Amino acid sequence: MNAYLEKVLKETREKNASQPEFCQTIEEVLTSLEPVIERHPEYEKVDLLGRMVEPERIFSFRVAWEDDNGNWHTNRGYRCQFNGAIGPYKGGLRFRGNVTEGMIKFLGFEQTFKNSLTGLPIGGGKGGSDFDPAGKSDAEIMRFCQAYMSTLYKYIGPDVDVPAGDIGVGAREIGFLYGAYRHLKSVFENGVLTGKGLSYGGSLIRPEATGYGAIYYLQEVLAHENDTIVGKRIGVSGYGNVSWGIIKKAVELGAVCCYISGSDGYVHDPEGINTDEKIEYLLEMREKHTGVKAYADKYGCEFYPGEKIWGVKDVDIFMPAATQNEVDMEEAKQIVESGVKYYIEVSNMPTTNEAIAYLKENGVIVAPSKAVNAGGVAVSALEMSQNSERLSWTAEEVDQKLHGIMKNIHKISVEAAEEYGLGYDLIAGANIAGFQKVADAMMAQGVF
Ligand code: 2IT
Repeated sequence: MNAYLEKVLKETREKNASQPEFCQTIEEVLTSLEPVIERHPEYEKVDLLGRMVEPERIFSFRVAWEDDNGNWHTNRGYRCQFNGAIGPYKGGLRFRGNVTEGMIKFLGFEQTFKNSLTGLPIGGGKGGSDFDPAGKSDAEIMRFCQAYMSTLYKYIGPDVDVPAGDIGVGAREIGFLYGAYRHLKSVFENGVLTGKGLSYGGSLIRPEATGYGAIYYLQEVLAHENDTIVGKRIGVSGYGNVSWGIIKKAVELGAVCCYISGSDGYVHDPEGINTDEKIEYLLEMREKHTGVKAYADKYGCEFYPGEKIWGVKDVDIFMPAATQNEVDMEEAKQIVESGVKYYIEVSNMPTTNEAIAYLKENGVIVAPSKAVNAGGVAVSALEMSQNSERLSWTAEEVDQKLHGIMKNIHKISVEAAEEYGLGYDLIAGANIAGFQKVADAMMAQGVF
C-alpha cells in the first residue's frame, strides 16, 4: 500500500480506536483512494488526507427537557461540521437511543463525499442526539426539539450549516426545530433547515427523494447490465421514509416489493406492497413506531419474528434501507447463496467491509449508499435554492432534476473507476469522484 495512505490509516485507527464505525468508513474510503494518492504526490506535502479525516469541528451539548409528567430528562446533542470546502455544512440530524459521537462522525464523513457527488455546492455535516422519539408524545417531542435548538441555533444558518432529517427526525421534528430557530433568532430564515413542510418553504418531492433517487440509480445499474426494472422482485429492508419512497417508485415502474423489516422481524406479503393504501400505511407505522408486525396483522401476511430478510430466495435485488451494519459475513453468505445479482445499499453504511469484499468476490454487483442515497440530500440542496430565490418548483421540475442528478452520479462514478483502470467498480468510483471535488477545493483554499 502507498506509504502516505498507510500512515494516515494507521494514525486514524489509533486516534479513533473507541469509534469503530468511524474507523470502518475511513478504511473503506481511503483504501479505494490508493490509485489517486499514487498519482498525486502533492497531497502528502499538505497532509490532505490527514486533514480530510479530521472533522473541521465537532461538539456536543446538554439537552434538558420536561416530559408530560413534569419530570426532567437530560440527553446529549451533537453536531459535526465535517468539511465545508465546497459549501455550507449539510446533513441530517439523527434522534435515536444508540447515537454516539463515533456514529455522528462516520455519518459526517460519508456525507462529505455524498454531497460532493451530487454536484451541488454543499459541504458535509451531521448531528443528532441519543434521545429516542419512540413512545414520546407530540408535546414531548416539541419540548425536546425546542431544547435542542436552544443551543444549536447559535452554530447554524443558511450559509453556515443546514441540518435536515435522518432516522427519528421527520417533518414533524423539522417543524418544531424551525419554529424554535425562528423564535430564538427573530428572523424568517427558512434556508437554515431542509425537509420542511410545504407551507413554510419545504420542497415538493423531498419526502420521496431518497427512495426515488435510489430507484433512479438502480435503473442506471440495470441499464449498464442490459437489464430492466420491469418485473424485478426487490427485497427492501426497513420500513421508514426511505423504504416507503423506494417501494412507491419501484411499484410505479413495474417492480414487485414483497418484504419489509423492522427490529421486530420481517413480513412477507406475496402479492407485494402494491396499493396506495398499503404504501401509505408504512408512513403511519413509522410515525407510531409500530414495528412491521402491524402490517402483517392488518393485511393477513406472514410475520417472521426476530428474523432478517437476507435468507429469502425469491428476489432479484436486495436494497438494505434500514440502518448501518445490517449485513455482516453471515448475511453476505446468505445473499450469495440466494443467487441475487444486485446489492444496492441505501441506508448509510449498511454493510461491513468484510461483507462487501465477499459479495464482490462472488460476482454480486454492489452499489454504495453514498451514491445511491444521495438523492435525499440533493433535493435538500434544491430546497435551499428555492428558499434563497423565494420561489417553489413544481413536483415535475424537482423530480426531473433529481433524476438527472442520479444519472450523473452513476456516470461520474463509472468514469472515475475507468480512469484508474478499475472496471465497473461503483464503490471505488463513488469514493474517487466524491473525493476529487473536495480535494480540489481544499488544495485551492490553502492549508487550514
Ligand atoms: O443521510 C442523509 O443524506 C440525510 N439524512 C439527508 C441529509 C439532508 O441534508 O437532506
